[in-house]
Amino acid sequence: MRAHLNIEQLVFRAALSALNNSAARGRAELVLEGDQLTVRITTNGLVPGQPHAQHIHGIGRSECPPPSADTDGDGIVSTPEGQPFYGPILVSLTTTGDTSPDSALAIERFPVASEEGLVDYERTFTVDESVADDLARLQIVQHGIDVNGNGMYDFSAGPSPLDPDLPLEATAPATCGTID
Ligand SMILES: [Cu+2]
Repeated sequence: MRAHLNIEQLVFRAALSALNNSAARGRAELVLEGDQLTVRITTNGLVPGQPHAQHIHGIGRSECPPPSADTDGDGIVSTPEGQPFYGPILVSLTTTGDTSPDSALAIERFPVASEEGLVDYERTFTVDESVADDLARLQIVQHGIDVNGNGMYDFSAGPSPLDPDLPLEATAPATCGTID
């Protein structure tokens, strides 16, 4: 338990690397003051004009998944295939409203990449003490890839294992980075 009598400011960072050959890369800065967490993320190379679900995941092995995490051999590390590495969703990095795991696939409340494929995100919200205490062991994961390069999410790579009404492209990880 961390005492919050004098509220200290703790700064964390994560370098977000491409998963699934997404060509996306970014950086995140997280500032924790008591139970208030400010998350800033700048990522380039995401699918332009499409929403990108993004979460704080933890705790699996506390690392980003390697290509060998693709256990079904379809060439894509899906979100569940990555889970042994980065764990389940702890925080949904939405733009408005709820930030709990309940909003994991609230596609209408996640940032939409610009026409240049840029996501520039900033939000301050309340975090659980367990998340605050473990921050430096958690992963940030951004989702949404374009396997067939047609500029949008479609069912060319099949349905999402998380929700068959969504394409796999919409939920597969695009970037991952460990917070430190
Ligand atoms: Cu996620």
